[in-house]
Amino acid sequence: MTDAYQPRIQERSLDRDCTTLSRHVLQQLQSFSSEAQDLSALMNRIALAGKLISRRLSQAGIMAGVLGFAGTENVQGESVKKMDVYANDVFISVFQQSGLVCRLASEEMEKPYYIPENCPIGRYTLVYDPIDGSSNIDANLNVGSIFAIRRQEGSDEDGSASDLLQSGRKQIGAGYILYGPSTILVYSIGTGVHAFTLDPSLGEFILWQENIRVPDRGSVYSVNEGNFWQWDESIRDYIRYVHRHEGYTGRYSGALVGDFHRVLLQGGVFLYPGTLKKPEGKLRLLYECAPLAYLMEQAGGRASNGTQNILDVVSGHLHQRTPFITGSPEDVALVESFIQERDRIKEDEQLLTRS
Ligand code: AHM
Ligand code: MG
Repeated sequence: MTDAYQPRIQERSLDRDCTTLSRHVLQQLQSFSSEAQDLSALMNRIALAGKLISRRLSQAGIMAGVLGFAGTENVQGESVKKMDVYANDVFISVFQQSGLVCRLASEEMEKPYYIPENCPIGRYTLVYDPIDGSSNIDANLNVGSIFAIRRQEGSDEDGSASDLLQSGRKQIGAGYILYGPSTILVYSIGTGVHAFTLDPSLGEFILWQENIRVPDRGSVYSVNEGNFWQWDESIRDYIRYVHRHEGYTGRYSGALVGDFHRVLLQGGVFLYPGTLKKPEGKLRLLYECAPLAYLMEQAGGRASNGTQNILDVVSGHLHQRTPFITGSPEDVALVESFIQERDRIKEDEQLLTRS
């Protein structure tokens, strides 16, 4: 290596090291307007939450009160883990006295949480799943946090948060934090999808990949096949198809964020369809599926409930569930084609019985 090369390499790596999340948000918006400053500050607070959660997860085996159940159930009747409670509180704490967010709505809270001192100026709402895939924690496997930012519309004086019951097109930003071998934050504010890696020595998220594009198709199909017996025939048709064709590989970690991240980078499809026990599936629209659908669309992919784009689905209530199919455009279309085919057969059968 010649001496002439040295400074240029240093400059490049310095430039990369200095591309922190807050700087990146401002660059994306190409503005120092108050909204741009707000979004940059918001992302900074979300990153702080990610760092706090990441730190606690990394000490799970040695610190008391991290692993195991909290001994309570959430509004959806699911057992709450200690980390669910901690992470939910972290997101609230980082927004106290921030002047940024008036309301937070999460999987762990029946109703939105208000921070009244922020409300006169903080016209945003954060919707989030503090720990997604929390059943993975006790096995020291990957988990994630999912979030989206929405503008608060109307005064919401009655606290009903009915303005949150609008489609995913109302999101002005979304992302997730993946706590894996390294901690990665992926976000979009409508200008592509960008990923940052937490550098523990700096305590900063440093730019890793910009403008991520999902491949048009991929080999991965990611689904809990243990539910085969309780799926609709159309989903079984699709799974039979991938079993009988070369070029597919099954990958399922039990944590949506990890499975989604793999599909985002490598292509393929993630699906959690409706089941006999849960006809709407397991995943929640507002703070799991809509944020990830926003990212997937920004990356050139698709997200569907089988018949409709997830971003067009309007929530009936805060914790509404939805079937979820997302990933490479060609792979999502393939799953949908099996659903359409079965719908056609059902229609024909109905016509026959009527005639
Ligand atoms: P959670 O938010 O309560 O952890 O539930 C969501 C998780 C997803 O991360 C994952 O895709 C799914 O539930 C796994 O469910 P299952 O065990 O039914 O496959
Ligand atoms: Mg979840």
